[in-house]
Amino acid sequence: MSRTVRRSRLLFAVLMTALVLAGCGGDGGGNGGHEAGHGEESGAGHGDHGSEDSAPAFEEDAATTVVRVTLQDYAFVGLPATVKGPNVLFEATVKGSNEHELAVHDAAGETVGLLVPFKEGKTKKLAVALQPGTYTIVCLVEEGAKPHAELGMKTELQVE
Ligand SMILES: [Cu+2]
Repeated sequence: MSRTVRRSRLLFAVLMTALVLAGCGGDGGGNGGHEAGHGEESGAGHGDHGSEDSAPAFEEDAATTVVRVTLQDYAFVGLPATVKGPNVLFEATVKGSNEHELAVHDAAGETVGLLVPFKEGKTKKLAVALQPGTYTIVCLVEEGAKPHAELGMKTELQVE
């Protein structure tokens, strides 16, 4: 008799463990929802930094240099160290599931060109007239408390 009781207690414990594990799976789904909510927050935070792509500074066929760049976690891939100005045409694509932006800052830190955050699946063009000097290409989309620039999306660009 007592053996049978023990066995059913063991079975009960196994069932409870299975239920707890199933419960954990549910929590995981909850976290996914939280991340999605966070993405919206960082998108909204971009309002103060500019909400529209810069108007093109020249017609595409007047470009001095065309720069094809991939925006990904967390780097600008394909940017040369030096480009010939003044008419620099960036053709930017995103790789991966995150959204990214491309901002061109001059030596004083002013934004002189901007492609607002966008996602994988399209190519956006930024035609910006740059005088000779040092510029910084950055992405200020936030991941947690840090902008992507701090995670690696920050590159110097010399224009000659
Ligand atoms: Cu980014």
